Amino acid sequence: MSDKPIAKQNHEDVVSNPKTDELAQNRSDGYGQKLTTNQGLRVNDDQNSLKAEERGPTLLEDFILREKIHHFDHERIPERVIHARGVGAHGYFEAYDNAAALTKAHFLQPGVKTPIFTRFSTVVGSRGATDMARDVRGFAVKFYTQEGVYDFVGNNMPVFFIQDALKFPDFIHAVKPEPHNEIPQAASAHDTFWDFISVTPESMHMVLWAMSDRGLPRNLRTMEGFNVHTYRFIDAAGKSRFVKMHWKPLQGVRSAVWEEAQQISGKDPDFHRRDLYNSIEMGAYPEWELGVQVVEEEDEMKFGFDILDATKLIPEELVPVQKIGKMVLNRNVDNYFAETEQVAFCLSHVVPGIDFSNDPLLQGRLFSYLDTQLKRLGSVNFHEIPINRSLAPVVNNQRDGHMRQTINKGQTSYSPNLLNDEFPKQAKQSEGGFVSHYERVDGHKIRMRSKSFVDHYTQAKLFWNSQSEAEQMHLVKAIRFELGHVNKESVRMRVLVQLSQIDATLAHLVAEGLGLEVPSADGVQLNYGVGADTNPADFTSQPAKGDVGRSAALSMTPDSPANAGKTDIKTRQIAILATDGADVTAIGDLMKTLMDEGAQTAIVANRLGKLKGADGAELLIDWTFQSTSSVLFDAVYVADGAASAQRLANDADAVRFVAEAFRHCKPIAAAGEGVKVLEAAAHPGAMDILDADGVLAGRNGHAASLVPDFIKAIAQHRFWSRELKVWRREL
Ligand code: HDD
Repeated sequence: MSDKPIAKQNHEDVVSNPKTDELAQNRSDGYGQKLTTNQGLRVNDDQNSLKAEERGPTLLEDFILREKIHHFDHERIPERVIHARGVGAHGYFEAYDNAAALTKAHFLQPGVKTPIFTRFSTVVGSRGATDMARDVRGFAVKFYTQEGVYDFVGNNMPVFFIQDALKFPDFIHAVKPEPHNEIPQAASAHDTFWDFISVTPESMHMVLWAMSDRGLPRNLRTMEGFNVHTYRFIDAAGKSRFVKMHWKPLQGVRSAVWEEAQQISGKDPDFHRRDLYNSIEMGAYPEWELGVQVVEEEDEMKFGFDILDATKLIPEELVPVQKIGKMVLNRNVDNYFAETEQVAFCLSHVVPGIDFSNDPLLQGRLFSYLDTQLKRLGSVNFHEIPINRSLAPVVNNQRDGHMRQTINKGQTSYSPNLLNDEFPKQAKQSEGGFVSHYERVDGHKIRMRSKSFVDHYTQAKLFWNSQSEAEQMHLVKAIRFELGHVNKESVRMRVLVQLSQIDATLAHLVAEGLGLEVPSADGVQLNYGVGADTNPADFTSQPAKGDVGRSAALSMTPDSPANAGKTDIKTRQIAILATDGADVTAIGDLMKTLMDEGAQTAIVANRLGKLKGADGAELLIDWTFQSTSSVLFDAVYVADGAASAQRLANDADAVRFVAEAFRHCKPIAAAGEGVKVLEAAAHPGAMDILDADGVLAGRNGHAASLVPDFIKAIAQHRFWSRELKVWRREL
């Protein structure tokens, strides 16, 4: 969370790879050099424009002024129509030894190490929006393989809002700020989004994901990634298997709470990008394993849902995720615009061994990404921009266009040609030539949703059932919040109808918070994605019925598969509250212990400078209660020392710091007299802070085990029981 100086990597030496080395030819650093124009002319005066007399008019002749202003005027390019706000980093992917039997893709063969560039993003907000919006997060990875660029373009949720790409512009128009006043920024729109959702059953599964804690990742390092669609892996013998791809973070999966996220948006809108940047600079490289769920072609129809339907996931209990490699992000960009802004992901960037399925959302995306890069980056030559440049040779007869960099030599730019001995020649499959999977397609030309796509509520119920009580509570509150911002009651009522098709309790809990009754579904016209001449009755989705079971992988509790065994506290940010008179020796010991465990500590006090300990020792203060906030930390420790504790207990900002951390269910520890601050923080409406889970206080005999217990509590991340007690009383 800190923007204080951090130990900088010597990037060139420590974390270079073939792609970052290749980028070196484009890097420029003006250090030690003279200022020039774009033509290399040295500039003598960069402070004053050329004028007739000191107080006279500026001359048109001033080419230095004109060039500089002109370039400035053209600095911006269109931001991405969605996923505009993002952050990227370099790294590598290393394949394990188990995917060769599934795919011939070279980068997935045993031990192959491939440079990658990953960009995370929010979807709805514009480029200057906040990181902590409740939103889906983009998770896009560019692999610079020796067979060409492969782009994984996924999200942090495994399903999507719609089934057919033709609906995408409608959906995005509904979710983006409303067109008449461009409100709200950095969040899904209220009336328009929920109006769309209220009649679109196919969206309901993804709506629950988006409203769940998955929509509020605590940081980008602790979220999963999903390719969403079913793809194909093609093995060396040409056999095709269906696959769903997943990124599993080795850091575990963690979320923030809504109030905390809203506060972070004000305190530090760059919270996620700062965290990623700092982690990499400090050498705490985030890692994800790539996993695949494999479905043999003959099993395509064996599930109760269609694997070509992007609103469905394959429960991990049905098809386990096999880990086939690991990604490590170990190098920040040198320049945000050149790398993160100009990186261009396209679903059509594939390599031999990976192919598409007939998922109609995927098929439409195949068109959209190339098209959008042409608009955004302005030229068919966007592949020549350094960050997009393939490490594999690019040789073809495509020529010219805006900003062409390649100097194609020779007379021929066509095929067949004999003047250049037919070069460049087509590649055989054995030479790496890409051949689309030989799939038999047979049928009528038709605009129609597949009937195998019509069950819209069963997996939504599976998701709801799979959430812990605390996660369900958050989900309900999130929908209450969003619908509470919807002006039209008719929209709220229709959403309640939709929720009632998923689960009666869910609908009831949301309705209760809105002061409404769940209406009957009778007579509510829902949109089942049919054309004007198709009978909607043939496509009606039935409400989810009976026991649809649970899938542990869909939850983020400490014992869920994504978090099991993740008991370390690496990179967690711990605030130590102390001021003059604190037990500086104990603080020093604590800091050392926490840092040895990989956590980061910061002293937060009522002023900057050095605090004087009870024994006269001094300690540098990192932040004050004005310059930071509890929401930017993962845990809080209040130091011992009578004078310090008394001073903090009397300071409303310090007390609020603790109370807020408590509200957000974070671990809190207080040594000795520090308990006074906790006592001051206990506020009406909540339970006694000293009795709550995850609150450790040294005065009552815990002293010996305080620090080990605190470390365990930090590893647990949050103590939802505090909220649940209040929630249950509410019912
Ligand atoms: Fe998309 C960007 C992910 C559906 C059209 N999308 C974009 C990015 C991600 C995704 C991660 C940002 C890439 C980056 O960092 O530059 N999109 C998804 C996922 C989808 C999905 C996981 C559903 C499974 N998208 C989708 C559809 C369409 C698009 C159905 C259009 C038919 N997406 C785009 C786009 C964007 C984009 C307009 C905007 C900026 C860009 O491509 O480069 O083409």
